[in-house]
Amino acid sequence: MFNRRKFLQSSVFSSLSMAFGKKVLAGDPGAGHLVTGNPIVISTWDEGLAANKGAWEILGYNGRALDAVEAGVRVTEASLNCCVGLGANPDRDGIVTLDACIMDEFANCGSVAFLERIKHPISVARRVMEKTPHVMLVGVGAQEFALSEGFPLEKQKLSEDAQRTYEQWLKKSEYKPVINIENSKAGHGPFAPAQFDNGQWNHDTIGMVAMDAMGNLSGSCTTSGMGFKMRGRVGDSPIIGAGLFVDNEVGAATATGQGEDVIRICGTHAVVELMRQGHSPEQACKKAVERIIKVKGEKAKGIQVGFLALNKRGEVGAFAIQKGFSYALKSNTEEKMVQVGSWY
Ligand code: SD4
Repeated sequence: MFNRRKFLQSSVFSSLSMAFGKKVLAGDPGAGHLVTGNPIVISTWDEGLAANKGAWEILGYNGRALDAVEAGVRVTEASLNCCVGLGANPDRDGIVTLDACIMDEFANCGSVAFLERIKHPISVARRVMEKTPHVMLVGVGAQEFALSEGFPLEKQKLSEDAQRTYEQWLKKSEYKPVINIENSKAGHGPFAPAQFDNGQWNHDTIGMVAMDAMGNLSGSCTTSGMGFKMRGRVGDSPIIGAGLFVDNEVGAATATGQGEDVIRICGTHAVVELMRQGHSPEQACKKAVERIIKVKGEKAKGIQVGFLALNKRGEVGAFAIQKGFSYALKSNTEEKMVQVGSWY
């Protein structure tokens, strides 16, 4: 029988789909629900698969991209076996310091840097965005703000991986980047080969951008930064326009790799501006990589930077300096890892 409730549901649904001018699609087959529009989420490295699933809990129910990108990277921040968050590699004094930022479809943004003993820096960044007149809080001030917002002060507890690696690193205390250390097959997590036990310098991050069923974009980026960095060092990840940038008219981009060289060219802002000029997401990422190559010359051989971008049409692209960068993608129809093209 066609009752009033069903009628309301179906008319809301069809007017939503008409309003967006998009087909109503069957949602994630496993989840057994319907979504409108064509939501999509992409995030950096292997850890992106689990993070995208977290984001899909929101995107798959017609939720807002902003909520999705926060929820998604919280999965990674909470995973002690992983690269991001409190179990990650410490600075050279043995202390884990975290950086994160978030940006929504209205160009609202919030960021924290050099933050200690807080489990979810991305959520603190969101509170900075929503509850303060500022964009960025750092160090003790960021921690005090987090506590005032009810975030608990955690004990620092390095993961076994991080403890072992730090002890190894202390033997030589060498600053030597390991390219693609974020990739579990290359070096991190339970599959870490011996190379990772050398205690080499490395960096750990997840960047995520998403478009929701309304066609709105948001992004998030969270990291423990470079392992064994100088105390007080902040990379690109919490810097709007470097590690993350969103322009709801054009697209969104995030970055991973050696933050100093992303900051040098305002990397993700450059990617979004290149998309605005008409370049595809992949072309835009490639052109941004070219800028780093131009600035760094031969020295670019020793570093990794990868860009990942999504445009307003839902097209995705990425490019990196070195082979080995990968990203995770989830949409109504796909869930996969993608290997990225590279300069070298
Ligand atoms: C940083 N860009 O702190 C970050 C590190 C990173 O994958 O992306 N690692 O420089």
